[in-house]
Amino acid sequence: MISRRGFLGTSAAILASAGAVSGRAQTAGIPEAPTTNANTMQQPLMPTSGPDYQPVATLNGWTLPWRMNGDWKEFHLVAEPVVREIAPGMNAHLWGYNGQSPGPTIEAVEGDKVRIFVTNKLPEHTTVHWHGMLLPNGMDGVGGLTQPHIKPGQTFAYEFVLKKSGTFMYHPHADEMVQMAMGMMGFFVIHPRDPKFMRVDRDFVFLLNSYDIDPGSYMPKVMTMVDFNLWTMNSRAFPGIDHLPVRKGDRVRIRVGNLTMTNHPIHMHGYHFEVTCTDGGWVRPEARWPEVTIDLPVGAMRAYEFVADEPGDWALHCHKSHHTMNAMGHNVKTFIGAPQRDLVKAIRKLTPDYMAMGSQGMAEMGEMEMPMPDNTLPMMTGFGQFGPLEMGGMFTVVKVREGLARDDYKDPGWYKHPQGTVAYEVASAPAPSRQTAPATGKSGMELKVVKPGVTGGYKRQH
Ligand SMILES: [Cu+2]
Repeated sequence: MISRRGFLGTSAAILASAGAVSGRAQTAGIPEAPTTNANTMQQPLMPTSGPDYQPVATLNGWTLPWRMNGDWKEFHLVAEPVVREIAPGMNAHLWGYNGQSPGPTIEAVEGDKVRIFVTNKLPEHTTVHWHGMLLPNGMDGVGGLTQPHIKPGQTFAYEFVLKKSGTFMYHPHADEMVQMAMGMMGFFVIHPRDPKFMRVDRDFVFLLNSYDIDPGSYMPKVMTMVDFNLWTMNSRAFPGIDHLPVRKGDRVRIRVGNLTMTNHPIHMHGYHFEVTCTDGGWVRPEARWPEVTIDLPVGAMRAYEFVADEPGDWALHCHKSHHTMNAMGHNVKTFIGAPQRDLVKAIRKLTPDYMAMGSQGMAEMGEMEMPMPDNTLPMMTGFGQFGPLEMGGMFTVVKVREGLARDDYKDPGWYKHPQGTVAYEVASAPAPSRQTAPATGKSGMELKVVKPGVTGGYKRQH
């Protein structure tokens, strides 16, 4: 549950237990910091004053409540250690903000004056950098360069005017390698002052992040540079990532930020979409082009839009296939085509529990119940209405449905396909053997495919 004491009322002077406050805000008091450990998408936070806007839905997350103090919109972030469930069956000990990693999404309106209190409850100093935002240099949050670090126990205030609408991020600019590897990051959405400009019906946000957590352990290895083993959206891995419920006919925006150490080609099935915003601002209509995959560079945000006119369960995932896998087994040798029976017998004399994997591919892993260390996710997992999905990591589903209510973000369940619209098995016929002759036709060499890949169905000849 989100605690909103001090935010729903009009009281403007609720003192938190935080230590000294620097700067001009001292006399006004620090607003209480709402916190939550809920790990499912919270209902978007509708604007209650000021210009109207369509609030965003944060996958497996929430929007930070604020209070008005005079004409300042005040927020309170608390940097602190958190426990995040990566997916059912695995918790990670991370650092984040207000009870979660990533931190809550901050939403405000172009032209707003914002004051953001940041309290440091970490064991080391930190700062907050407002990635992509146009602001006075001294509010940019680069520890040592534009401000002194926020020491443990201290609270700092950041104050600036939101000059331009768009999608931005926040993260520390202090011991960055460690603090971002531990999960410290969040989204900052600035809605246009004109409620009609770039209006959509549904607006989803999530950050791409990655962790290196050994099977059976809880803490990310912060020195890892490239070889991460958990690829996550908002610090959640499939099948723990919220699905995106969409009403048929909605204009939908999906905003994705990348704060990992590598690029991610984000691919969505079923639609042709256009990038309408980067962290540098809105893309003019004449500068857009259609896409089905957008590559997200490191330290960048891309927002894309489409009109949801085709119902279904449409996959949305990173197209690097190892990024739709969880930890475990990336160092398994390739055994496709290698008969392992004799080998297994020999190894089992030494190691009775030894299992052979992968003579026919790895799909068997998707259904397998393997003994695993505690607090470990299967490498390939998750079930849909037709069977195992054999996925992990950065994978979720956009669920386009007819007749959802405007503000309904509940999971509508699996898509009920109209009759005759699902790929189907064709009655078996004997497999013709494939004959291939060299182009010259001189050699009589004949290749027979003894065991085609598909069994029991129609066998395609190449
Ligand atoms: Cu990826």
